[in-house]
Amino acid sequence: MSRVKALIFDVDGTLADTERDGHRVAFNKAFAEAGLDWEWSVELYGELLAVTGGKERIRFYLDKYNAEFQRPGNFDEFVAGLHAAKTTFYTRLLSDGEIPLRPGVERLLREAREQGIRLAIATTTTPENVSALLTYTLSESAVDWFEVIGAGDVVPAKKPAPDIFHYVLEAMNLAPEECVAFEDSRNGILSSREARLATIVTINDYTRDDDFTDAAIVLDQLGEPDRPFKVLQGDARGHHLVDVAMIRMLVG
Ligand code: XBP
Ligand code: MG
Repeated sequence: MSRVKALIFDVDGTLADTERDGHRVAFNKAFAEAGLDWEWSVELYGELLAVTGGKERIRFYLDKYNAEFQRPGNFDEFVAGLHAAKTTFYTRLLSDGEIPLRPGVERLLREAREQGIRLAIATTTTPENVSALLTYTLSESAVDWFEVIGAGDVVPAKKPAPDIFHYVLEAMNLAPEECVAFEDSRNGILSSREARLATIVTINDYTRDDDFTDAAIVLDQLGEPDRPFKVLQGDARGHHLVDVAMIRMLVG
């Protein structure tokens, strides 16, 4: 019997390409609404992605790129307020149908469910963002496809720390050997590998040059029957799309 019992998905960059045209745009709207002249360009945002978590990213931006900004006395509240506004703008973008799932994601989720493989999410993003993405790209009930949604501040240390994967594994009562993680970034794979999870990587424009030394395989995307993946690292042994059979081939 196969030892793969569950698939654990990252969200941003993995389920959907959310960063450049989603989160980034929502941050900029929140800054403008607050009367700030901060504008995160596509290029700058790539550098800010070094830090996961939206509130953490705002602080990182001020520390590294805007140190002259006069911080208000209630700085924690100020950051939290900006971030809450950003979440509102972001979920609105999702509800407008601006951001689709990446190729192969829905296909794989449906196949895994049919085969009784359990599903979970491990992400640094805010829980509301996960529900909105699943609701508007799949259906209202798609949130329930996932047994555990580990998201945001539920653990204090975000990726690259392994805590969010530990949280999910514990909630599912599974060992890392029984699960496979899906990630798109260096911070993601550092987190999943530290939690001892075999990890399948699908890159995106922001992460194509990241170091994925420890991945089970690195692909451009999960693949569809009419759109095979490209292998960037590792051996797909004749497979053209990531399905349950390929996952078992890779990790047992
Ligand atoms: C993505 C992140 C998040 C999002 C923004 O990480 O780092 O911070 O960019 O979301 P992952 P919030 O790929 O692990 O999901 O603003 O809600 O933090
Ligand atoms: Mg990611």
